[in-house]
Amino acid sequence: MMAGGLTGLRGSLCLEIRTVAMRRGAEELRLDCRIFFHDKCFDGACSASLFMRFHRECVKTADSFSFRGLVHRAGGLFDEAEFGGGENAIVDFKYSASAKVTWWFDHHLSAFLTAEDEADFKRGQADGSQVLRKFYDATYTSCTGLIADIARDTFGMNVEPLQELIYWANIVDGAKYESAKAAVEMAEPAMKLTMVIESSSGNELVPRLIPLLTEMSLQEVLEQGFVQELLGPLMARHWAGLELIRERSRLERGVITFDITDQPTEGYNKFIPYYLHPEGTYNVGLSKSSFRVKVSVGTNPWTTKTADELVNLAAICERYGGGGHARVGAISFPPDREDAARVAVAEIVAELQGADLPSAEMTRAKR
Ligand SMILES: [Mn+2]
Repeated sequence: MMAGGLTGLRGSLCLEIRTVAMRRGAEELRLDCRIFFHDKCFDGACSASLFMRFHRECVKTADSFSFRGLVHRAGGLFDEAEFGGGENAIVDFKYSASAKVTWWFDHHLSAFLTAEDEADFKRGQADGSQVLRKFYDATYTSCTGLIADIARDTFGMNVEPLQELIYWANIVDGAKYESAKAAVEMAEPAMKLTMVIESSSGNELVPRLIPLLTEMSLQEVLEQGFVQELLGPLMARHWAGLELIRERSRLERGVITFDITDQPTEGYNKFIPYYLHPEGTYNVGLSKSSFRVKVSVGTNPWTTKTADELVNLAAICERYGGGGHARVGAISFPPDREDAARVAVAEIVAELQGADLPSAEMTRAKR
């Protein structure tokens, strides 16, 4: 019943869009679809690719597609002048109430920047005008998965050929790696592509990758010359980071610690400590970049401990002016305050070691 109703609606919707496009006249018939996506994010790139294929197969009104990455920043996220005269789609990123935005898909908990934006979205859902155009569901692990389900269930798209893409978007966006080995050795093409996408600077690489993601397998995307060129140096940096942390880290009473402040870095794979010390419950790392000294505090994602046996790391980091989530947090110090950062590290390590009682002792203590 429901499906039939939606199918009917879909038919008339497509017809209406085509009539509008026809009326524009030969010269104006070229309709561009601008896809705005979450930049430097594997799920963002996959979402843009899947949306393009969906638009091509089910909406069929665009002659060309272009891609623009969006990043979170203070103040306004959108520049109204960036939206074009044709279709404007936002995927895997916050809502925009601009009348020029014709499609929106998101799954983030914080999808609305303001109460007005949320009210605008709800208005369009309530009066039916945006029901088939704007989609929000925070229960989805990836936006790619959300677009795929809507495209299949509401618009009848065949998403079977895209299962590999959807599977990996869920793994990467949900950080659901099966093991520290999978996360650190990065044998899967999706892992390597994620690293390439996350380390991209400038705005040329991801728009170049997007059309390929739904056209070929992830392995074939990875084999492209322009991807291989970037991958080589990134993998070399990754292996060097692994060796450095191997040399510096140690595990004591459930807590892995390391200090690499003498080797400034703009980042390292955060699963390395658990790969080297699988028995560790927590990890407290001290690193330095051009603009800060960073204390990183994390929980082993593959720990066998239950949620109530684990410490809330956000609460600890907040005490030192940092923050984060229950399982992972960080504190930043100015580059010249390494001393203060070391004091924080020592205190946090002692606290976590005290909290990391073996499960049996924990059970006894609770009785
Ligand atoms: Mn996402």
